[in-house]
Amino acid sequence: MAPFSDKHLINEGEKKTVICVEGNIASGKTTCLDYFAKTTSIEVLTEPVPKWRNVRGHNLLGLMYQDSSRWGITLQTYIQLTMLDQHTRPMISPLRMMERSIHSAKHIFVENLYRSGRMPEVDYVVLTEWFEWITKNTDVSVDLIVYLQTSPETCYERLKNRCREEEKIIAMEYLEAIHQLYEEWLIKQTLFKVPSPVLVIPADNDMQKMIEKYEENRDRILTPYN
Ligand code: DGT
Repeated sequence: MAPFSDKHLINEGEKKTVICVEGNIASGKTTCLDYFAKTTSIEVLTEPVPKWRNVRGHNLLGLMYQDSSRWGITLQTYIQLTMLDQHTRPMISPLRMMERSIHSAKHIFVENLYRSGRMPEVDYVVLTEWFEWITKNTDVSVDLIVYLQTSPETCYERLKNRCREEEKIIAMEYLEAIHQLYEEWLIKQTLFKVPSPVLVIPADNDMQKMIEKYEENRDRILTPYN
């Protein structure tokens, strides 16, 4: 029996829709999810960051920022697991909105560690084998990616203002590298296969303006892509 085959079935034959909100660190994904959580009855799944900060007492996110060459594989292995858990969790509404995805964890963050020489090829290859097995044997499909497109400068400003302890160490170059990978993946579409259509929303504006943009795009975001 295929353990994940019925995730998308609310009733016999009724397909569910999965929307992933993607974007750089501090691009405003949480605000976007909060807004739709408050104003619709869809299911909203935020990123499992608290788990990454406390795995039986270990802060993997903090370790990775302190020494990414040593702890990159550890964090990415755990992120891949927690993202798999999110994607395969039974859906409680016909429409699910998720913060990031197993796809961006692999295509953006693992890729960045590898390309920047902070992840050895052997770790990259093992994570890739896992990722390929997962995408082939489980349902981690996505129906729409909403890409919050920001400049790295905006993200840097927002990061400084929110002062998350582990992130104090983040340099502008890191945000630039993540931005470039997102652009290659979702805009130029030259990096890896994009798993769904992409809706691009420019996201350098303040929160009020962003809420107006979410309203403008509400139907395009929430119309099921069945
Ligand atoms: P937001 O709402 O757009 O401001 O988003 P954040 O910053 O609350 O959430 P996000 O997704 O940018 O990530 C939270 C932290 O986790 C941030 O320091 C980046 C890090 N992170 C997320 N996914 C990955 C990953 O796959 N690998 C690595 N190395 N870090 C990740």
